[in-house]
Amino acid sequence: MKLWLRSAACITGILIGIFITFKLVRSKRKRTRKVPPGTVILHQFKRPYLGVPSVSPPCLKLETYLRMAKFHYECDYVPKMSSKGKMPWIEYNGQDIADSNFCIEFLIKENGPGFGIDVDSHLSDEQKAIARAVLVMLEENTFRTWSYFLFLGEGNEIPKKVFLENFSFPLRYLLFRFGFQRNARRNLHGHGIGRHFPKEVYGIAEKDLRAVSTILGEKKFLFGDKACLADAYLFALVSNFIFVKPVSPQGKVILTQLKNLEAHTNRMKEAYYPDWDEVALG
Ligand SMILES: N[C@@H](CCC(=O)N[C@@H](CS)C(=O)NCC(=O)O)C(=O)O
Repeated sequence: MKLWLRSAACITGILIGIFITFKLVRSKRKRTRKVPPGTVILHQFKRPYLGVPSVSPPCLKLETYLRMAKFHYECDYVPKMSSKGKMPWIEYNGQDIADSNFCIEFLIKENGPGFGIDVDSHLSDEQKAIARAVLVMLEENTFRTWSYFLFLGEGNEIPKKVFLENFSFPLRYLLFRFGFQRNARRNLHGHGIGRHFPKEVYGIAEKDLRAVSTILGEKKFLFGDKACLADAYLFALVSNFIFVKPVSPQGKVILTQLKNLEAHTNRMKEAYYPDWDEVALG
């Protein structure tokens, strides 16, 4: 066979392999796992054991909420995305709920043992409004700077370790470059933040973090002695910024200039993750 024909066949084979792998990973087929009725199943990415329970802040926020509300839950690490194509999601008595915030709303509204816990219920109306603004800023803006670091920046070895450890070169490289990285580049470009220079992206993160650091001040949690949902997301993000190696530019600012955010994350860790070594370090 001519060399060019063999190369073309080889490349086609690789592309088909990538396509099939992604279809499997993104599959939305229903699962059939058996658990006792009334158990919440948290579907999330597998534990990375890189210093945090999850490198996905939305997954870590939802797990932290489940712990704050004292739910009995089980984790499922099968890499199947939600009906909306994202992680995390939950399954409860045969119902699938996509999106961490909709999961939490569902768990607050649903009747059942341990249900109905709104971790924001102790906040005043004004505090609830500020908490909402902080949460949305962190989820829709600051979080993108973490994705940027992971997929387009210096942290790109992290997703390779977490998601592609079972693949060897060149498939590992191809899957990252033409799957994960391409997807992230497209998403971040669509969001807008991906159009900026790295210095600008991390400058945006710093402004967000400084704002939250000012709101936190000397308090234990954002609004006093009791944590709320915005605390859970702040913890999910900051723990990734400061504990995962290589430490991100966002983490370096926190560790040197915004020490109250570091202290806040350690407080959340102590309050809700007595098993931290087991779930974060492996
Ligand atoms: N608003 C969603 C965000 C979830 C999200 O962005 N998850 C990321 C992982 S950190 C994801 O599944 N990305 C896969 C993709 O976009 O294809 C939530 O809070 O559940």
